[in-house]
Amino acid sequence: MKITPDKISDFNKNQGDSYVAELDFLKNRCAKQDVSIDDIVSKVADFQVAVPSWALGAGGTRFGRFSYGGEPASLEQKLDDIGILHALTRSAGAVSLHIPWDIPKDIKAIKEVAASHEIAFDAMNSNTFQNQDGAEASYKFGSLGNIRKDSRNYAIQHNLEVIKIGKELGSKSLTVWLADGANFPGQANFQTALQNTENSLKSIYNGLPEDWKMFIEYKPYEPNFYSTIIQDWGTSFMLANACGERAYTLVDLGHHLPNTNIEQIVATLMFKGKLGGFHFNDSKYGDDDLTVGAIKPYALFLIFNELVYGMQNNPQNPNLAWMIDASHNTKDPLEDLLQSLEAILIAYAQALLVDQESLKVAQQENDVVKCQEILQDAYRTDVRPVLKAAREKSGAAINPLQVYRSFGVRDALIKERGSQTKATGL
Ligand SMILES: [Mn+2]
Repeated sequence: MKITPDKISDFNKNQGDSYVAELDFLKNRCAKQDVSIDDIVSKVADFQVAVPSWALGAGGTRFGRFSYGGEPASLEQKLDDIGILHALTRSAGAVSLHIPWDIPKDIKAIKEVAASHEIAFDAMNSNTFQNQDGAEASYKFGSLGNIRKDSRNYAIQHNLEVIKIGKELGSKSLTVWLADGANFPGQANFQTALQNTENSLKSIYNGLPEDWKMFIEYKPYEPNFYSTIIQDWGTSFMLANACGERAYTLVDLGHHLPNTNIEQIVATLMFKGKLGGFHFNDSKYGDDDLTVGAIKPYALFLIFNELVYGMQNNPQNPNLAWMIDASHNTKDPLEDLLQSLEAILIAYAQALLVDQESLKVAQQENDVVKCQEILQDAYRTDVRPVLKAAREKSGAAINPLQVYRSFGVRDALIKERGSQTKATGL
């Protein structure tokens, strides 16, 4: 199933979406506050978010998994699915691979498939949270922070192997997320576990190519329920600093305890030039991995407000590696990802609308009411015409979800691949 630019442009023409009038209305409104809508349209059109290879099939919970027909069964098919998303939106131009679930059998062939869809290889993800068949050491009680040296070394070697595969594919970064922790008090010595983790991360960092970055992801709990070694941004930041200047913290929106002020974490890390990666999802209670913007769109906007401020004011912080890290238990994964992409771009466009100059003045005058008005004025603006203009400009579908359904993509995939295929390695 390949969606060609011709088919998309025909659909756009025949649809007669009247977004142009809405966009003009927005342009007139924003002319008063010195904001260029054309500039925002260009920025939205340029924004690219990586799709992880594990998000293309049905996810699951520990109670079960309800599979989706037509799931990709091979790495090639996963790239084909991202190709569909990218053709429809022109904003999903990268894949984030998971090793060992996605070890390419033929590197050259995989690179060709990716190139045919104009997909780049973003951060590589290692996996030391489950034992593989024939594993020489166990991760049951941890990996990089394990009390046993054989398990630690095995996990270090795995990460170095992931870097090697990534190098061949053209990736430039490694994301490390550790499930390491303890289920019960007394099970592990906190200081020893942290020391082991730091030493192991340094060994991996030393094997990082010169032009690579390492992202250290944190998460407060799960799969361990008493303690997690890299539980918060502070621990990640400390470890990144211990490793070196090409090690960064990665923020995953779902990896915080309820009501954590994530936008402040973003601001702090960018101020210090240490925010490297960013995983999008949404949650109500914990690491729920729901569709971006489905539960707390205002929080997402406030986070984007700090991201945009950081991108404009913190040259010390590198360009961020953006990725959707969600799980699709009840929706068609591709439709879910289209909704997430839409929510990300809406929050981004709204954040770009914030009148930063007026906000600065209002802050200096301690005009708290005005400060809130400025932020909420941007948040309450319907920026969907901006997204439509950005998509048409870059050759994408003006309404991707509608095109996806009209083209009967899922039915075609089921016909092609059957209804019993499985995409994840869990
Ligand atoms: Mn994540």
